Amino acid sequence: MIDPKHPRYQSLLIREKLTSAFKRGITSSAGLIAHGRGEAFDYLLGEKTGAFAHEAIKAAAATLILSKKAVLSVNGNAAALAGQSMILIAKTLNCPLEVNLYHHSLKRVEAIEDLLQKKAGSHLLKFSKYKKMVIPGIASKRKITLREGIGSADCIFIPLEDGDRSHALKQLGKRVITVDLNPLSRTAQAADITIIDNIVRCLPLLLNNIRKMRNYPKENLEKTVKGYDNRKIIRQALKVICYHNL
Ligand code: PTJ
Repeated sequence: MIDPKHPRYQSLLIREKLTSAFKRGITSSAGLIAHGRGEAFDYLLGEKTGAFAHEAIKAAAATLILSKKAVLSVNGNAAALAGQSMILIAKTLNCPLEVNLYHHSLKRVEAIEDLLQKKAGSHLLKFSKYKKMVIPGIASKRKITLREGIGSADCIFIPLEDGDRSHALKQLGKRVITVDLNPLSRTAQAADITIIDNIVRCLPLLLNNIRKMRNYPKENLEKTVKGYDNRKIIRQALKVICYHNL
């Protein structure tokens, strides 16, 4: 039981969510280490959503709304920390969720699907039910994906991702949106849109933006996407990391 008065209460709560998800076979052991790396960057970013993240969130919302077929890819960390937000975003966009894992095992895929199933309903594409295809250029089992899902999507949301897949998806001409607290990661650098923020903070903001912006005229959304510059956003985040405490 974590004391709510503890000065690091929120951070401890997130750790607790992940370790509990690890015990239930949802998050991988490597996912716990990945979270530690994320925490370090979050600390350096002041543990708040910066202006650069708000701008990326707007561009991500516009891109997702404009896409013909968006798919939200869920891994063990995303499921444990932001599974409910991912479901609400899928429902608002009327798009599918696909569980796709770096440390792939059928047992873990099914544990995550079970966690999402009740609220996600038909938005969840179950791994066992659909035809598979292989994404070229990915070394891990993450290359096995669903033809109906990531395989045929034009825009893929891949929060907390390893670098290989973002490159491979870009090679296939897909638009890639990620969430990554490390602005220097290969995924952050390769994606079209990088939301440099903690997944627990930015997904509710992304959901609100999608809800608001889906009523905007198409031209306005296109203007937001066209005016977005991911390199500029990454540079702004790096500046905050270097200078915010000075
Ligand atoms: O569940 P699986 O098997 O698919 O594995 C998931 C992980 C995350 C283990 C896998 O994709 C992986 O190894 O990822 P990486 O290469 O460690 O990259 C994860 C990135 O997410 C790192 O750059 C972290 O800084 C970042 N990160 C970690 N926690 C958060 C985060 N970004 C945003 N919010 C977080 N809470």
